[in-house]
Amino acid sequence: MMTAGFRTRSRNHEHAAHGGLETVARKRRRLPHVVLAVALAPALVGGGTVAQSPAAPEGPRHTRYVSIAPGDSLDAILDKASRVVPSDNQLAWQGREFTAFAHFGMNTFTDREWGDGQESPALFNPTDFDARQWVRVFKDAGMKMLILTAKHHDGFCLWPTATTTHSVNSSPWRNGAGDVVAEVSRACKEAGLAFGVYVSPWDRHEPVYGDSPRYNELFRTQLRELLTRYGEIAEVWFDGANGEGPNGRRQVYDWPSYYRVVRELQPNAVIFGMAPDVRWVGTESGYGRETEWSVIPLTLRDAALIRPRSPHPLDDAFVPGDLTAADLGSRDAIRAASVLAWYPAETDVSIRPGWFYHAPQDSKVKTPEKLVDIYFSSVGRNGVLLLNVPPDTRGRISDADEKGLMGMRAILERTFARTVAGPSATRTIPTSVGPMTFEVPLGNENVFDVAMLQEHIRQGQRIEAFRLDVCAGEVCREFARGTTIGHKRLLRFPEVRVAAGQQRGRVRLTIEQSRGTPVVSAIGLYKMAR
Ligand code: FUL
Repeated sequence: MMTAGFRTRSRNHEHAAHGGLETVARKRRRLPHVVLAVALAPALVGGGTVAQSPAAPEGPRHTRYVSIAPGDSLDAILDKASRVVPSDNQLAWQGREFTAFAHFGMNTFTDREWGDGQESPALFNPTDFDARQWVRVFKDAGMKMLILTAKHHDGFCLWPTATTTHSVNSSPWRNGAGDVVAEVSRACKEAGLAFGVYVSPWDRHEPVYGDSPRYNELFRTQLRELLTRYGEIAEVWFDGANGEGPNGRRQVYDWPSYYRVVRELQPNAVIFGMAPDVRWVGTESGYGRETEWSVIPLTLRDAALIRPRSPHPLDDAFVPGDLTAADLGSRDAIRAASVLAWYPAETDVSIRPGWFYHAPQDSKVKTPEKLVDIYFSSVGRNGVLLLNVPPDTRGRISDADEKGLMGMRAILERTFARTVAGPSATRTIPTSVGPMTFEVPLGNENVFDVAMLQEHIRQGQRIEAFRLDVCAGEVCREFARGTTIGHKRLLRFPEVRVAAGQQRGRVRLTIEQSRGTPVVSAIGLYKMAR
């Protein structure tokens, strides 16, 4: 059962594509096709130098959110939007780019997608559980984090919790002494992968679900267990499912109290979904928007609940809004806003039709080419890709999934890993309004059909429209264009060939529209591997 139809996920039931600089000589030695990437130093903004300190916001111009007053002109709103920047937690999360989701639990053994909570714990019995194998596969695939379903909607807990006997403790696995969360978090730590937990507030087993204060306390206790026993937690994943409890009682989740537990116990974690840190991209297809803004309007319960001095100023005021609209952050969308915040997109999708493992779906694993297309359309559209790869009844990643992932990795490696920096870039830093250009000289013969662009998002997301031209002497030809860039934009286009010995051969990025001065941090050109 997929959830694509739910509008807000609330309902009633490095891969570092641009490496360091290398010399042209080295580039000539290694590459049949010239691939070129240039990391650009941040531009001057607002007349001041860019602060390089890790703390955000960076200066008086930068802020985590802005309020829009009823009389604000469009120019004033655009200026405000250009000043909204990510928190350190959001920046670290965005930098991971490609991450793994592991749906594993009671449903793995009942062959279902949603359990009803009546399943016997005796059914949970992986025959060859090996968290290190999962992590090896994910790491080899280039993924930087793993999020585990510590508790899905059926309420079965993958860790020995004090809150219920409906857990691994009551299962035959490891004679009731096992702890999936401990083994997976340990394997991640050993391998240097970040670790996160999916914890479903909707609990179809728990008898006190629907008795709101009691269940809220129980849920906070579960969070406390998860957030104190397993080391650093990078992401807490809150789905908004809110089905009926026993006797039709409706559970009222106390979200701000859940956030407080996370903030206190895991200050570096981001909270996904029903929280103001990371938003659902709005589809489970794996395809983000062509125009994907990280600065978007937020719906608030009450603006008076904003805590301007808090590191998480919007926690008490936030309510999830509809995130499925085609346009979340354009000039039209922000014109009507009362608050704009940094609220970036996470693109979750499963490698198979279902979220949990079902043997008949072994033949329906997405192909490497499809996964690469998803990568270009998620990471390459200013999102973080959260790709679900569900372990099987042995408690291992199946061969079919591993094959798909390794095929994907090979294509991406061959496309991006052979990145070689060209001669240092020439930049034109605009001091007045007008077309703004960044140029990359092309040294010798070049063949490319992929471009990678990055904005220096520590300074905000500003670029609204851009164009790429290839030039020789005074003659330029457009070969690609787009709208937003954000953390990363990947573009594919018909092959561009530049003959050797062209006079002043170069690629030119022109920013056609932007909210304030654009700050481009990287331009890369590549040849797509097949
Ligand atoms: C949804 C759940 O209902 C699905 O089972 C799955 O966990 C997906 C990622 O989130 O809301």
